[in-house]
Amino acid sequence: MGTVSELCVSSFQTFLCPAVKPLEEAPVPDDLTPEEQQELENIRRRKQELLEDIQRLKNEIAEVTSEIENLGSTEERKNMQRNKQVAMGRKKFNMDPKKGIQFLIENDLLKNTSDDIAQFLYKGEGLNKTAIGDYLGERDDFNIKVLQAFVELHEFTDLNLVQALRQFLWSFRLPGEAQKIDRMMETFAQRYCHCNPGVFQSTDTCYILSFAIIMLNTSLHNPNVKDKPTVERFISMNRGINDGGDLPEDLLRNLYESIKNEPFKIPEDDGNDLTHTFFNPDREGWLLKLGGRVKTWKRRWFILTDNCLYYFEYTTDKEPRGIIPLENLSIKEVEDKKPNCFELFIPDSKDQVIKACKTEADGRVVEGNHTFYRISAPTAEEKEEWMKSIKAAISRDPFYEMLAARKKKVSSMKRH
Ligand code: 4IP
Repeated sequence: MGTVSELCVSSFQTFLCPAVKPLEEAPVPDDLTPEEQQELENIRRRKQELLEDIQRLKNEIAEVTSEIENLGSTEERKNMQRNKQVAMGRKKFNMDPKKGIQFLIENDLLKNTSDDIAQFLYKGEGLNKTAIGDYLGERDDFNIKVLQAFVELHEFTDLNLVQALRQFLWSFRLPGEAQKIDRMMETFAQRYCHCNPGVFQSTDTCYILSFAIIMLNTSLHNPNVKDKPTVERFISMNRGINDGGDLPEDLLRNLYESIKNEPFKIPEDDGNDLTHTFFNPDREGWLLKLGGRVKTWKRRWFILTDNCLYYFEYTTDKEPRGIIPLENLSIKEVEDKKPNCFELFIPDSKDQVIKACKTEADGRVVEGNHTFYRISAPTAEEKEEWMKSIKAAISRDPFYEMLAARKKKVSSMKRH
């Protein structure tokens, strides 16, 4: 390096100094002694030699300068080529994540290790967040390792769950498949609990609460949801999720306030259905319900969420009067003296009692007695909307199944 820069300096000086031109020969005086003539001859020879030396040096400098220039342009060319290939790799990745990664590895632009790939995705420069989500959600062992390394690049220490979710959900777009979402949220919950030991009893709690927060975000900020859940309802919905115990109210209030004050920023939607469903509202509203054994109509506040219908006496009630899991049920329109009626029933079974629970007047929670639930909506339009939402919840939705499975796991832990 020293030599090259020295050469550069000297070549620069050469350009600054006027070129050494051979001096014109002065006429030799006639009256010189032979010794003086010899001396003059010597001086001329030395001068000639010096001039030749200078010329040789100039030539060498020119040669080295040109080599340096060539060297620069080769490196530049290499860099340009590399940048081009990286850009091509990113494009390929956005079209087909696996192929993009393969291309980058084959061209020595990325090391074939989970850590390097995770870094590349975490930086995310020029990468489409849907493609990142798709790659991270893949099922094979290597992608799962990349997912773990990717999540470990997130620092969640001392962040509350909403802050951590904001960071996480902005770094890629959740894919549409329930199992992919499940894996990602599980890895997220593990990382959050690792960074913040002692906040939750288990990663299941963190996982369930994360979903509750995402749903709350929708209910609070989606203009289609007319009745916004209160903080009390949010607290009540999350009863018993901490391995059977309750989470501190302060924690839930803080999370609620945080979401209320600022909605999640979700990477651009590209019309992926399940993700759409995932961030979309569940239905809430007043409906009339016919009793099970005693056929009286009661006006109840219904909430459709997590593949269940909950009904309350008042919108501000903390505990529901009844819960109807929609699993294995069907829905149909029916005629009744009451207008806009529909019915929930078990297909191919007339007399079987639907699995549900209700709260008795004395506060005891007991099994329901309905072989069908007949419900009347205030308007034909609302009936249509309720039926549509319930149908969507009933039709095999792996996302709800996944969440329900996790909740079941937690409640069975509670029982033991
Ligand atoms: C009651 O009638 C209410 O309709 C209950 O609804 C209903 O329970 C009872 O059904 C029914 O007997 P009365 O209040 O006139 O006694 P809610 O609990 O909404 O008040 P469901 O199961 O519909 O909640 P049975 O099956 O318990 O009789």
